[in-house]
Amino acid sequence: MLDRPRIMGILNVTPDSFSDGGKWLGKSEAIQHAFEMQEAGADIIDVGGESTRPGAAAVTLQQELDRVIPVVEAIVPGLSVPVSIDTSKPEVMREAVAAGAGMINDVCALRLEGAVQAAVDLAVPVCLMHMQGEPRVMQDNPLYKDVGAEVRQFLLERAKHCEAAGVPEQHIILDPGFGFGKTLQQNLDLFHSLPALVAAGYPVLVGISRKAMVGKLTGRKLAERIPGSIAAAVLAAQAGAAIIRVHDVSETLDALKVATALWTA
Ligand code: PT1
Repeated sequence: MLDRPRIMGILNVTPDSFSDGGKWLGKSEAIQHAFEMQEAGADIIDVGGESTRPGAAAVTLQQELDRVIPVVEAIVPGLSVPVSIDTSKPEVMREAVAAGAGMINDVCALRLEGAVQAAVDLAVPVCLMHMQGEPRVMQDNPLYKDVGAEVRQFLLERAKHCEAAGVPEQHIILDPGFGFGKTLQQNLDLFHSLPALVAAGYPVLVGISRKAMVGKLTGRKLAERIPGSIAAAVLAAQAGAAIIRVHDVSETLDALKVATALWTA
């Protein structure tokens, strides 16, 4: 049977998180949710302290550190799966890895000053994501001529830049960044271009769980977007995604188990 993608479970430690509505705000709830996601079959736990949903404001370094570091410290010793740190700030990368995180997930693709060097020094796998603009304004009229080709070119350029600086090729994961400065039609075009990105040879991470594109296609509010999100996860897996980033670990895992069994001869 073809290998199914790994599941990255989302652990938001933000008061304004777009889909949990602050549900995992508290430290003890966040810790409990990490273990629940591992129990449900998550292969990676992605801890984030800065909301990057459309319209979200940036947080300060100290705010972000205060949110995520205690949670990373609290969950790493008891978890058997790796923790990834969802941040763009090199200082957060360094402190989170010192606290036991084993991966960096950066929606800015290591473009902040000092971030590439942090990834080189920390020597952990790193996910480079494409975003046009910044969260606060990224949905204001995003423009592309060929979204799939432009995103692929950006990601491959970032990968080469990071490799030249000393990030090993085997540590690089690429993510087209669904919902980050893309209209619904651009997200759909980007999804259709996934096989071409996968063909570039790097593992590809896909995050569509509960996003506005699912809401626009179904008319559903956040909590009602699970079936739509699962359809996206299954098709991303079929397109060759290596990692799927999701809120609903158990539901997505069941769908991926059945789907991979059915499409494999
Ligand atoms: C993602 C991702 C992420 N998404 C990676 N990290 C978010 N590697 C945070 C919407 O359209 O896809 N890949 N970290 C969450 N960001 C968003 C963006 C949430 C868009 C919601 C939307 O609703």
